Amino acid sequence: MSGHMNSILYVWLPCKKVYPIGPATLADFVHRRYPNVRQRLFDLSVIPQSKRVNALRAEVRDVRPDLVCFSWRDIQIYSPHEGDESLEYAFRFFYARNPIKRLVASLKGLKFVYTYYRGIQSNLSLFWTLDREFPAIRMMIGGGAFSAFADQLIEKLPEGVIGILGEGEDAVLKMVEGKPLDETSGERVVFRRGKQIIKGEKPIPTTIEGVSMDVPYISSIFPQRDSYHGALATIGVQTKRGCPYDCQFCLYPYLEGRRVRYRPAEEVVTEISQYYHQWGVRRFWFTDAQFITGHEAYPQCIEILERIIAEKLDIEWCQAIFVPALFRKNWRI
Ligand code: B12
Ligand code: SF4
Repeated sequence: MSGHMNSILYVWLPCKKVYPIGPATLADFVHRRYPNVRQRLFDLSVIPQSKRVNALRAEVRDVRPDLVCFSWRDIQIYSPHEGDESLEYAFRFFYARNPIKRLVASLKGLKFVYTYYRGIQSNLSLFWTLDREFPAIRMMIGGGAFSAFADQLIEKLPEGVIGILGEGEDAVLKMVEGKPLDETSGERVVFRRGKQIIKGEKPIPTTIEGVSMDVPYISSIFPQRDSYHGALATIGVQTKRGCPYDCQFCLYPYLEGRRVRYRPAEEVVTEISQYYHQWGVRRFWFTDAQFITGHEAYPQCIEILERIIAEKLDIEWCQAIFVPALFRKNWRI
């Protein structure tokens, strides 16, 4: 049995719809070690904005979690995105010759700032609602957007919320086991003590071998999974973590670490095969910082692709590839 947490609710904070692989990975990791812990994955992306607070309340009443794990993936900030023309208007504001175009662009820009700000505020308000109405529940937060903006976000969250930068498996496990999660616990925690922001380091990265998604289990704890079924859905699958490079603009080594850790090809393809056969998925995105980080990655990458062919998985896949790594071995893709 677990020490302290017997039930966990994972909340996928709203973003443009994308499969919640982060919290699914955490839930799977906990389930393998503590199958008796009750878990549910709740996706706020598929719920209209005006109904989100009440939907979360209802979910909390139903699940009665000891721990709520919020996963915050995206904070959209003036970058190209279908359905979001903010960057285009930013360019027009700075470079259009016609002053009327610049004026219109500045008004549109203000509207975007307001929309982003309101989105962030409404996510933050969910924490305050739970803090007020369900004070016994512990709260954690992690995910890409939180990790990128932790310093700004943590000071706006209730005291007691534990933030995690980067990978979260070991930290959630410690919470389940009732172990302390503070600056001495060997995790990349960030939390508030009064006005002071405390941070911790994680000297030992998570072992990602054996972390192969048990898709039937995820199906059982994710009632909204249907919206990620079918040939048009895209599912994220992580084959490795970490990037050894140091591109100036990029956060990925900060998020995932510099040391590349591989999942066994067999586990990766078993995961793909489960989504393929059980959910009817035909499109996959390898969510690695880089699928082919360098020549050291060739054996794993080749084995993954060969196993996909051998298992007759008729899929489309997509990934970022560190291009110089290809030239060294004349890859044909
Ligand atoms: C793959 C990827 C994509 C793919 C997604 C494909 C797919 N179908 O899944 C593509 C290219 C489509 C994409 C698009 C975008 N992305 Co992107 N993406 C990534 C990337 C490289 C990996 C994310 C991932 O799935 N990792 C694998 C899973 C297992 O990890 P995870 O979700 O991070 O979860 C782990 C931890 O975060 C943590 N964790 C997560 N939740 C929680 C909760 C708790 C309580 C705890 C303790 C821990 C925890 O534990 C998990 C397991 O270790 C990250 C950068 C990175 N290296 O992390 C950027 C990243 C998440 N993306 C980002 C952004 C902004 C976007 C876009 C909005 C960009 C744009 N302007 O269009 C879009 C929109 C995405 C959408 N909602 O549709 C940003 C988010 C930060 C921010 N600025 O808000 C990131 C961090 C990159 C960056 N710029 O730094 N993305
Ligand atoms: S190679 Fe890619 S993931 Fe790695 S640091 Fe550079 S841009 Fe980021």
